[in-house]
Amino acid sequence: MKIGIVCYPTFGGSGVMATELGHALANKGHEIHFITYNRPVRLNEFSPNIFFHEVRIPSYPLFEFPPYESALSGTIADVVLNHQLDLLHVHYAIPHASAAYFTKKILEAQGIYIPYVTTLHGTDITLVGKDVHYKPIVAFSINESDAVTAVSEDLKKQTCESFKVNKEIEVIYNFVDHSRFKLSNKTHFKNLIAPNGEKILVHVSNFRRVKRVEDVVKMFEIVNRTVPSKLMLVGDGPERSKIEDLCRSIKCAGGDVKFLGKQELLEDLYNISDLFVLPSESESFGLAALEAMACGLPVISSNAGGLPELNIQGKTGFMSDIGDYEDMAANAISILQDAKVQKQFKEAAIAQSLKFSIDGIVPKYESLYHKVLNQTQSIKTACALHNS
Ligand code: GMT
Repeated sequence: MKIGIVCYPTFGGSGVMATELGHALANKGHEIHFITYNRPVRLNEFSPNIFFHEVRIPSYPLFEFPPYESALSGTIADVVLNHQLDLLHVHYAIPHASAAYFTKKILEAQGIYIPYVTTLHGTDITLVGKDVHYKPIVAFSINESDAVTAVSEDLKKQTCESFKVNKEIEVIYNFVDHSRFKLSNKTHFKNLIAPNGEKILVHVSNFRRVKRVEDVVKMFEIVNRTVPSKLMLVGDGPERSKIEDLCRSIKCAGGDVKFLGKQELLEDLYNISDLFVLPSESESFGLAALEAMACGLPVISSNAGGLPELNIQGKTGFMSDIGDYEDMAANAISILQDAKVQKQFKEAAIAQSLKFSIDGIVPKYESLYHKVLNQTQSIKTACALHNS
């Protein structure tokens, strides 16, 4: 199949998942065309089946807000026409689903029917998408999609509760590539971060408010009083300077917190760590937690959104109520203080991650694409005839 993937190119989970999916599909022989405003962060190796089309937004003195969505729709239409795409798969509803709808209408007028699949990832539904200014267009473009998927049961439920959706939503979980995210010995690297054998806690996010990074620091302060430990904060975003200030104000643990900024080789960081921390206020799935689990990290998280579908309470980690960093700290200590317990959690985390393996999940997307192409074949023919 020739598939156009529209996504955000940044470190956010939706762009990461879209890129991983593109890689996996290309490895299976599909031709993949990424369409977005920058090279996606994980699109960093050559594949003869992968193409990247950069969306350029021409500037004009009149544009206080350059119309990205129009430039995107125009670029998608151009790629569909010139590369004879079979289908579009858009990740994150805003504005990708509405841009795909617009493209579909542009091409329909030319006798070409291009179906689009929309994957809902999280804040496009739970946060931004609910804003009154976006809500009508999110609902409309979901309903106009040829197929809709959500990355967890909880996200599906929240979509149905918050939007008037008349489309069937299929849950297809996020996946992990175990050939990359696996156990590997990085002792030499670990000694640099924790020279005295301290335990290492790690948090990875884009430092948005929804991630509650302050809770990571507050829980670490408690853990650090009992367990010699280091905290690695990975990623960057709007909350970072606030969190740096918080760390400076915490005398006992402040020096044990390392801000690593944006990192690409996450598997190396996971392989020197002992625990992954994700106290989010809202989290549709928690892809970063899944990748950490595949590298053997138990997860200390909140119980928000789809996290209970990934993190098994008392087995792969622990979940606490949102904001209860004291409970998170107590849970972290209970794992870190006992090597036997830590080993049990580590093994369970890896076993649980196998349920979300790339080999199990990617065929679900392929089946969905085939279903959509079969279902839309007659519309495609009618559309071509109408315009001939
Ligand atoms: O919030 C992020 O980290 C980025 C966000 C996105 O949409 O770019 O991630 C969402 O999609 C990921 C991939 O499906 C999910 O694993 C994350 O749980 C989800 N984030 C939230 O719901 C906050």
